[in-house]
Amino acid sequence: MTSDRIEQLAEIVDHAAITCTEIGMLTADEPELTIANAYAVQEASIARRLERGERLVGLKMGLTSRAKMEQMGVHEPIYGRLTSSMVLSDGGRVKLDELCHPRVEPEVAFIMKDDLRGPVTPAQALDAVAGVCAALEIIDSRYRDFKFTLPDVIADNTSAVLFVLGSTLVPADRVNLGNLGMVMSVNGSIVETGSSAAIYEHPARSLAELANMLARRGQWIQAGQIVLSGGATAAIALKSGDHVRVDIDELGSAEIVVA
Ligand code: OOG
Ligand code: MG
Repeated sequence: MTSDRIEQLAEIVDHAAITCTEIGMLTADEPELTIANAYAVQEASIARRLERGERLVGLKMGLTSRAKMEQMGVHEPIYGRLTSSMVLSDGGRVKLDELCHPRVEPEVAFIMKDDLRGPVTPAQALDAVAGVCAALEIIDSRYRDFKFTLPDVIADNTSAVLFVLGSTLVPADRVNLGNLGMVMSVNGSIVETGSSAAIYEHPARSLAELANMLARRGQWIQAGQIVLSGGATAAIALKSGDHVRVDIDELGSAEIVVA
């Protein structure tokens, strides 16, 4: 695929994101959108955000749990980028009229102490972590009806739109990271329950897989970056007035309010 075509596709997903308009799947008209080309489109769309003054703050893994894979009908892990415009403060307000069809999912987040370059094992990945915290991710696919194939969702920066981190950062070796129970509630009622074990069998394995996938493109995770390890449960559609909260064993909580 030519670099002009990659830029054209990046413009389509970026424009849809800025204007909150749904688009058809890119793969419907572009048979050459391989996984590698889709990551190139994602990189070009993020470059547009950086040109507008956003900063890169981290990365996210997606489709790392069976619940998410089954909900979306895509069965391979993917990664995307997090920028400064996607950061909400704990308890922050999500404006529904600036989004298309947002959903929320509970996540475990890492804050990196050191650079992490693949290939690495999960144990090596954890050595580069400063701490772990509870998180909520809001995803808002730019594709009609939230339906996509693997290359489509990669090109669309894995539906990233907003995220919030809980206010307590815990050293990774102080918690039973491989099996932390979690509860997501909306307006005080429990809507999803799960365990960090659902995140690619262990959140550290998800982090290592991210470093290993990036290494195939000559890239790495940088010290200070945030990494979302992937939704542990299916995602839930957001409605006006929702107060969404995740509570994770030993990590604490993170919450948002939908306006
Ligand atoms: C793709 C993004 C998936 C996760 O945590 O699994 C994701 C989507 O479901 O739209 O962020
Ligand atoms: Mg997610």
